[in-house]
Amino acid sequence: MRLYLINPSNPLVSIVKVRESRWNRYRVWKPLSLMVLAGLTPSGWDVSIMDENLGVQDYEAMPCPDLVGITAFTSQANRAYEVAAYYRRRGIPVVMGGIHATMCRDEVMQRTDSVVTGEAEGIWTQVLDDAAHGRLLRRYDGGLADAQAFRPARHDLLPAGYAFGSIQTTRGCPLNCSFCSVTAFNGSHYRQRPVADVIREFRLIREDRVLVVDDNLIGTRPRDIARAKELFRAMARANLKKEWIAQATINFADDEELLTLASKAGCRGVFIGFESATPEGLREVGKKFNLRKGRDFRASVRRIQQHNILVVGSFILGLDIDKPGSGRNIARTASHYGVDSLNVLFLTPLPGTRLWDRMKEEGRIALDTFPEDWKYYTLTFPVARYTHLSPEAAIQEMVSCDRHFYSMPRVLRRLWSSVRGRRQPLISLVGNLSYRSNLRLSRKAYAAFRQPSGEQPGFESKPLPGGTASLSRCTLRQGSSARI
Ligand code: B12
Ligand code: SF4
Repeated sequence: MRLYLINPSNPLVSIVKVRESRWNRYRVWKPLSLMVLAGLTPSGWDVSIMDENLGVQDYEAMPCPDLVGITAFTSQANRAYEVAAYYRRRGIPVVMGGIHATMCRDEVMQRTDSVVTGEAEGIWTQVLDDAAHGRLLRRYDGGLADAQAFRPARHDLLPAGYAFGSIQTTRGCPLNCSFCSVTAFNGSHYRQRPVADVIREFRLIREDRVLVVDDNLIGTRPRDIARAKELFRAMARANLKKEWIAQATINFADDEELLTLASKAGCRGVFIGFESATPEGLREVGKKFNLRKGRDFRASVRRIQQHNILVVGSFILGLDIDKPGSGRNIARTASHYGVDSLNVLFLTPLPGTRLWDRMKEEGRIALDTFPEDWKYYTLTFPVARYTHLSPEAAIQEMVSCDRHFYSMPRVLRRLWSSVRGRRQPLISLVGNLSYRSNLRLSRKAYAAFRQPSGEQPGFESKPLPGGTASLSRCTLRQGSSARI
């Protein structure tokens, strides 16, 4: 039995534009969900993973599979449906799972043969068995898996050429920010894999650099921190010779021992959600956690960096409190905190989140022709109606923020600071240059986004052989540019 597992690409996601910016090569990440799914697949199946982010395969020229499994974030849903339609027309059953399938089950059911909601660990072998016997059900639910049941991903299946391998050591997050899908999807119960399992899996990764995909690697409670320390100690003892980056909350900075152990275990960078430059903004998104202990963010960032760990700061633009000038304010705040890279995203109502419920109720979801408009849910387009910013103004704020933070003199200043602090200058430079060159790509995408009608060449996805419809056009509908 032949199984194809497909990660659909969204050409509007700038980091997959490897040809337009060579720096993006370092930022195409492995689709871990499919690698995990392959790891759960019994040996009777011949599994291939196709990652369209590396380039769309010529499906026509490939042998016909017996089953196709597709994963998708919301932003990938349109392309997922194109791929599904292509295979279904050929009579091959298609099953879809992942975050979008879970949050928009009915939409997915209309376009696939079967949908799997929740996590795959507890249900995937049954899905495969049913498919093999021609009795695939329309829907399955995997619920939440026990951390003991997580199986190692198939790190051997994808071609070499990714800059980073990937691994997961925990699922879920103890916080519940209003804009984030994690708690809605993975639950608030923070599940940690047994340390020995993580070490064993690390050894299977071929790449020297690894992305730890956990939403919050260290957690927030004392027992979470204790487990993180245990993990880091074990990683250092195992002498894995891997350098890795991860996501964490700002409390990472509060424990010297934790930082020392993380650094010894190979931590070279951490992605931290600061979310807003103001306390009001943090309250608005439900991240009061960042306000605890009268935190000094600049000192916290410095403490992390002193352990040779880079800090990437993430902020949101378009909060109800954000007014003209907010973009610059974010850039200034991030420079003041001293972060090594800045990642700013538009406030985006993702299905299943509290933000979605609120904005829907308030009639503030501007791009709502679904599924077509999902392709703009990349967090890099203003898809909602913001309180004080029209879409054009929101884009202006984003451009001004990026221009300010990624101006060449500032990039060089940060590079010098990381050279002086012996803090991964090469990674810092690649990160900054990649963000900088994506500004050009973003500006192109914004220009097309603002066109009120007509096909927009930059937005078309590559048609599949056999001719499925191209992605429908951008529809910033009449009136959506008016301030609300
Ligand atoms: C790593 C990661 C990335 C990597 C992607 C790597 C990759 N190629 O997959 C990078 C950094 C590139 C990325 C980018 C983006 N991401 Co991201 N990302 C994550 C993160 C932190 C972990 C995902 C992961 O690997 N999990 C580990 C695997 C094992 O778990 P899983 O994917 O859930 O898979 C399990 C189940 O879902 C299920 N399953 C999944 N697929 C399938 C398929 C089938 C057939 C079946 C049966 C089951 C199944 O089985 C798996 C095992 O249980 C998640 C947070 C999260 N907790 O999901 C956010 C998350 C998925 N990202 C999110 C977003 C918004 C984005 C971006 C749009 C915006 C951005 N700038 O971050 C971009 C879009 C990228 C794109 N191509 O469209 C949102 C998505 C919400 C949504 N509704 O889509 C999440 C949930 C974060 C959040 N805070 O809300 N991301
Ligand atoms: S801390 Fe991060 S992962 Fe946790 S709920 Fe907030 S945004 Fe999501």
